[in-house]
Amino acid sequence: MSLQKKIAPSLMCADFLRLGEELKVLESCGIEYLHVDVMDGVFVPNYTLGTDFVKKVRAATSIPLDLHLMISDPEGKPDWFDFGEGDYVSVHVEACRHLQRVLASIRARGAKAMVALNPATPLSVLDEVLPDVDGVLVMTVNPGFAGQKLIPQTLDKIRRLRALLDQRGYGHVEIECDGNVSFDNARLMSDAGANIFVGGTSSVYHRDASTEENINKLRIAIQ
Ligand code: S6P
Ligand code: MG
Repeated sequence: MSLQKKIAPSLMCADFLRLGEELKVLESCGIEYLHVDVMDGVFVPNYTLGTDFVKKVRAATSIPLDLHLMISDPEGKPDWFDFGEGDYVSVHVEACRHLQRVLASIRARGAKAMVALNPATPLSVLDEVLPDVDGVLVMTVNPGFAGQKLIPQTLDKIRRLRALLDQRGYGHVEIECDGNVSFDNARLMSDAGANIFVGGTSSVYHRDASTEENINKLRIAIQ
């Protein structure tokens, strides 16, 4: 099964003072998802976007959301956010006591549930939750900050994950990669089997060109 390749710009890297215009540009480029990083200062050493930001973005555009919850003990916390049918919500396996319960609660709202894995987390943690997920978010840097360098062994992890999903009958489960998705790295990640690409400072918001030019370049890299 060949999954559609999609781009999810990371809004924490956008210019917040021009966000309305920025969303129009992303709409005109046919962007598939808006990646929203939520950090709690506990699971990761930083704070970023939150509930009110999500509410405002949701009201301003019909582009589906891709909420990346980097928060400890996420059970019940997805209920704080404004999302629904067609949106993606990912929770970190390392942060969860009751992973299956939180994944089921996301699906119960019509959204797609994803498990996010830190670079050091083995794929075996997925064994018992494969029926409960629509996608796996493979962190290709340690979560918390934009502008980091790819951890190279995560490319092989994507390759092994794609093979594992296909072999076990989960060819429909998507693989998202997040962290230093540069134009060059995106090509490698795509070849390894990823199909959703989070674009931050190394691609969509690369300072050398406009957002439109960067998106066009990234589309070519992932095909
Ligand atoms: C990091 C976060 C990511 C970043 C993205 C930035 O914790 O989850 O979504 O926003 O990685 O992209 P870049 O190209 O600056 O690494
Ligand atoms: Mg992210």
